Formats: sequence, structure tokens, C-alpha cells
Amino acid sequence: MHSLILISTILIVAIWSCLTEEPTKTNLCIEKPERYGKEGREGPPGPKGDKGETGRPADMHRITELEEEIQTLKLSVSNLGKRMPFTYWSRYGQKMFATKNDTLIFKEGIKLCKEANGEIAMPVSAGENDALWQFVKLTGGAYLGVNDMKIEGQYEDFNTGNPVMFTNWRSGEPNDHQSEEDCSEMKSDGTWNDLWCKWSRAIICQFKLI
Ligand code: MAN
Ligand code: CA
Ligand code: CA
Repeated sequence: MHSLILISTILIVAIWSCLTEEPTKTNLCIEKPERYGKEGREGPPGPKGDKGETGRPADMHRITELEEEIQTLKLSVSNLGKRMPFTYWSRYGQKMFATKNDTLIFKEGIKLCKEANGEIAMPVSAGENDALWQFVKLTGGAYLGVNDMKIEGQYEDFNTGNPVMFTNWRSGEPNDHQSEEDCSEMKSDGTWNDLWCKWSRAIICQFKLI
């Protein structure tokens, strides 16, 4: 009976010491991974290194070139941001045309294109007219830059103020209907009509590539 109590006591102490990891630990314990103390503090700074090699002289020409490239890149990035609203794009020659699903009065259209660093679409050839026509088939009537706001009957390019050389008026147009039509639109058949500047029409902007 005594020996049973003794054996039980030894076993209880051995298990207890294993669980608590007391210094009384016996070799009955299952080995556990070693435990490390906390990392020490950072040591003092090392001695100063040797003097480096003399650098190459600044290449001012290259720096100027790079500065110019950065300016061009900045402009491209800024233009990309401003042109985000446009959903349809097409390129014809050195011009990009862009539009979106929206109609505006002429003045607002001018503002929209200007904000994107562009101009209101102004076809100067049959090729450009056809390129715009592809959009107009989707958007319906769209404003063009052609206008006679300054002098009735003298049609100018709104962007440059120069007289228009290429025209594609629909037969019977421009008619200055009710003496109040000084803006112009491309109709869905690709021909032009003069109209009141307060009508809402699709807006196509042009961006010159050079
Ligand atoms: C008709 C024609 C056009 C004119 C429009 C105005 O389509 O008379 O010339 O521009 O009406 O709504
Ligand atoms: Ca007119
Ligand atoms: Ca008309």
C-alpha cells in the first residue's frame, strides 16, 4: 500500500513537472523545442567607409532631352485622363475622332472638346467626312465645326476661323431656316445641314496627332 502511494506520488510529480517545466524537470518529460531569449539591442555604428570614385560629369544635353521627354509624357498622361469620357474612337490620317453617348447644344459641345484638349470635328476631305459618318450612323446627327456666326452665308471652320474649302451640304442646304441657322450638323446619311445652335446633337471631337 505504501509503495503504491509512493509510486503514484512520483508519477504525479513527474507529470506535474513536465507540464509546468519546473526546474525539477525529470528525464521522463517528452523533449520540447529549445526556447531562445529576446534579440539584443542594435550595436554601435560601424567605421566610415572609403571615399567613393568621382562621378561622371553631368551630361546636360541628355538631361535636357530627358526633361523634354518627361514633358511630352506628362501631356500624354494628362490628355488620356481628360479623354476618358469618350467611348468611341477612330483614327483617320493624322486625326483621332472621339464621341460618346450624349447630346449637347453647340456651345456645350465646344466646351466638352476643349476640356479634352481637342476641337469640334471639322471634316476637311471626303475621307474625313466618311470617317465621321461611321460615328453619325451610331450617334445620329452630330455637330460640325462649320458655321456662319460672323457673317451670314460665309461658312468658317470654328476651330481656325478659316473659310471652309470642303463641304458636303445636303441638296437645298444651307437654307438658314427662319434666319436663325448658323451652326451645322452631319445627318445620318453623311450630308450636312445648317441648324439652330441651340438644338441638342451628338458631339464628335477631333484630336490632331501632330
Ligand atoms: C428642315 C429643313 C432644314 C432645317 C430644319 C430645322 O429639316 O428645313 O434645313 O435646318 O428643318 O429643323
Ligand atoms: Ca446662317
Ligand atoms: Ca438648314
